Amino acid sequence: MGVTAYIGLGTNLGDTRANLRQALESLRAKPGIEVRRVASFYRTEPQGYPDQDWFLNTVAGVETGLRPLGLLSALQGVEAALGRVRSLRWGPRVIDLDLLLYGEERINSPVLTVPHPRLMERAFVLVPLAELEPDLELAPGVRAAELAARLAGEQAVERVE
Ligand code: A4P
Ligand code: MG
Repeated sequence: MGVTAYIGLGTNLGDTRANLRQALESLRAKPGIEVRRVASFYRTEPQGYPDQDWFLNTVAGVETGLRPLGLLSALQGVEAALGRVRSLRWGPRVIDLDLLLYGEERINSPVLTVPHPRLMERAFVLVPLAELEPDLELAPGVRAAELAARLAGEQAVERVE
């Protein structure tokens, strides 16, 4: 069907496991998106704004016929379906879906940056991504698995299921 993309999912409000499950269900129901693989769920230390609960994070590998902006609006549709209300940047959220990678494309538009600008700094994204794609080359000579292992030494990430 087209392009392989990776979606990061995160939540730290309410029943976090149910939130991830529901978001994945809602993603599977979207036309033009086939969810191929889902990493384990990980309990992760909050980054950016420390005074909040730990997150539950995962990454989904999808195949999509949608263009990047179509995929972004589908992700925002999933967030809305789960009742996400935007408040604090980097603050608590019922669900957050980020487009991490869209094939090999690089996109810099006012509404969409791909690869995700903070991808390379975050264990909560890289550990589940590396579980799916350990050999992915994120930058010249930088394998996902190596970067994930390095970041996991600094930011707590625990596999829960
Ligand atoms: N946008 C641009 N590029 C993208 C992209 N690649 N994917 C724009 C998704 N959206 C993208 O996003 C704001 C705008 O970013 C969107 O309207 C879209 O046009 P948002 O989801 O409304 O805002 P946000 O999530 O509060 O901000 P942001 O910058 O996405 O935050 P992050 O970087 O996602 O950080 N700690 C742990 N342990 N686990 C987490 O999941 N998440 C965050 C959120 C902070 N700390 C965390 C976690
Ligand atoms: Mg976001």
